[in-house]
Amino acid sequence: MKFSAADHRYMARAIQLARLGLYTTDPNPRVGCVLVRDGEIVGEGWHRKAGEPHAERLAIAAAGEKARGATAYVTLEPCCHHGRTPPCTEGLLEAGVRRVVAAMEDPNPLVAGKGLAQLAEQGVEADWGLLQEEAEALNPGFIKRMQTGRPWVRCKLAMSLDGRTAMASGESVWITGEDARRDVQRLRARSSAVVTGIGTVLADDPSMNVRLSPEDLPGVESANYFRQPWRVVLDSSLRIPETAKLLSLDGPVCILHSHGDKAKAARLAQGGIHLECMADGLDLPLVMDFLAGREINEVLIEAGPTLAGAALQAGIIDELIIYMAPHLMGHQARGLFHLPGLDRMADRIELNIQDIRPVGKDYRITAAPAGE
Ligand code: AOF
Ligand code: ZN
Repeated sequence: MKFSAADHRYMARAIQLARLGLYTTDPNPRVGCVLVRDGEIVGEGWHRKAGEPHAERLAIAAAGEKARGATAYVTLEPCCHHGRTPPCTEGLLEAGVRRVVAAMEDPNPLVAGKGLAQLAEQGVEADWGLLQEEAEALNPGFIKRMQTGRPWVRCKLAMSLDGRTAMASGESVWITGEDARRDVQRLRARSSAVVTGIGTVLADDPSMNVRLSPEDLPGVESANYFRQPWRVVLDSSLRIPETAKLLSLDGPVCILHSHGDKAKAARLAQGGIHLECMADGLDLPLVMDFLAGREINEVLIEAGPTLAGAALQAGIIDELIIYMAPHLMGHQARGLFHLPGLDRMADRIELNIQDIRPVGKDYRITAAPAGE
């Protein structure tokens, strides 16, 4: 066995630390580091924000001279490139760290195994693969973007126990209770972008912002670290009312369109809205490519049945997050997805349910399209 029980314990602590970056490290990964010497934790660190020091550098600074001869437990392979900050490999070598255990390799092609190789060349005992699954779960978006050029996409929906989302009239607000709505706020807060369709904007005039304060978000130490996710509207013909609520709130907004009133586009752009014209139409995979190109790691789609159905059929969804409220809305109410072309049992879309748990009086179901 390459790793001892103590190794597991310290890496578990590093993962706990990394998790504190859940809401702030974007577009960087969440990373934690623990330095241990003679069975004692001598330094800890976690990456807070792009441009600020990496987890290893903070742990080394906390340990001071005690870093000499220590083992570093890091949830991601130490970087060996000059990005916004200098390479962690150099920092670890200068500090005299003797052994480095990484939970996983860094999928960033600038690193990708080279960080650990460099350390090993310099005589540091370097291993990886401890609690790898847990470490990967910290950064689904960063890993997917680095490996495929696409963001990690969640689609959030709320429904009644009979699978309905809105009354036939369109009336739909507050299907779920307060706890579920807070849970959605946290989902938004960890996302790099929240995406919706123009149909939802016209029908509901949603805010799509995070309304939690820093104190409600673990690891967000001050308002300085708080950031709103991008609000992205898919609006082919630029029908968005200039008075739409989501345009006036704090935080970056992007409207993706393919045609529409040029004067209106100019006015919106002048108001600080980012407009992106995709002349060939808003093909969903291309939209996701575009977002990944803007360093968007995790996308949350919050939309009506048309966009949700189209996203599912386009194969861009990694996770469905469905809140189920304990009431019935009846057969005239609207369903979750528009899925044209499903005629036979053989056409069904298979899902794997990965998690189901109560959230207040509702349930939250996490499912992934099967065969991904
Ligand atoms: C680490 N420790 O805590 C993090 C790492 O622009 P920079 O300098 O912040 O570099 C960003 C890249 O560094 C990022 O894409 C990823 O490959 C790695 N992140 N590496 O050793 C850390 N956050
Ligand atoms: Zn680094």
